[in-house]
Amino acid sequence: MIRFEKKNPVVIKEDIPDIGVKLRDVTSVFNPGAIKVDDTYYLMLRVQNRGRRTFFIMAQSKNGYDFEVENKVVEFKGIEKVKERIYHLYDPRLTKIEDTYYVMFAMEMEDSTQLGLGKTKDFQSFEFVDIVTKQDTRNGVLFPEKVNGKYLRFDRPNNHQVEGGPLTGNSICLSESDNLIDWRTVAKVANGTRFWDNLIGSGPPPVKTRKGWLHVYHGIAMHYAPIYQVGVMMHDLNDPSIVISRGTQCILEPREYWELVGQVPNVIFPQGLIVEEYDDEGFAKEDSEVKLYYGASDTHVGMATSTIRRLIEQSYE
Ligand code: M1P
Repeated sequence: MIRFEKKNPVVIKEDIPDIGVKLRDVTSVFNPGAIKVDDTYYLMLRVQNRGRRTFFIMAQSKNGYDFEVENKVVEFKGIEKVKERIYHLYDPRLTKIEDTYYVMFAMEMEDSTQLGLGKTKDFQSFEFVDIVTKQDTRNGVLFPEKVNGKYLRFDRPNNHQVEGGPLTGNSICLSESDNLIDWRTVAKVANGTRFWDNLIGSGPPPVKTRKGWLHVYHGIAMHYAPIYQVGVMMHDLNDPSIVISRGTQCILEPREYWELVGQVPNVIFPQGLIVEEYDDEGFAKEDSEVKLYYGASDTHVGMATSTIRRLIEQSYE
């Protein structure tokens, strides 16, 4: 992937307006969900205040790199029905299914981290749907359409304890649902390897291409201090539990100072992928440009570009 040259990082903490005492002079903005609707790029930003609490704030752009950040926080109507204490919501992924935009995010609760689901039709009012996991999980991301009559998602059970660090995970699962609320694990589809991606988690929503589902993920090298990088794999179109190809090297790693340095150094965390062109049947065109939005060092938002063709190729390299 090639870092966007004109401007990077594309969103920094100085772009976040003062929104009352809770969000004044914030610490960082990172790990955004992304989606393009007609000619507008939307980011759902993860903004962290100096109490190290996370808030979601929407931003819009007409060119994909100059973003105007809203001066209000996303509130999910109905989230008050959750009785357990919620510390914060983070790492949103945006997926359009039919005429609704869904947001899947991590919910840090009293005893565990679960996946939550929200939805919107206009990016102005947001509704909380439900908690959609039963075990500690992060990195949940919805497919943009049903496959064989089922809604699908990738998710990453947090089943791996890093010594002295957080509960994280070393495998990505495919889960299915009839109603987007009750989910069943179909299969573990990918494990961490002994090389650059010891621990893994899904990134943006999978992209439907003529060659299969394109799946961008983050891999963490654990040989010293963690290094978060981006990787790519392809899944069978009709049975996404089958991995057709998986790159043996990362396709983007921390190299710029703002990716190497920050509140968590050496992190590239991909969460939003915009495909510029689809064909009439809804497949991403191979020569389409893609824009990848990522969190850099848990401090800024970066953007890199590629094409569908190149990403597919890299899943075989
Ligand atoms: O600090 C780096 C990342 O750490 C976690 O990643 P994972 O889900 O793979 O364990 C998350 O907390 C993520 O938000 C953060 O960017």
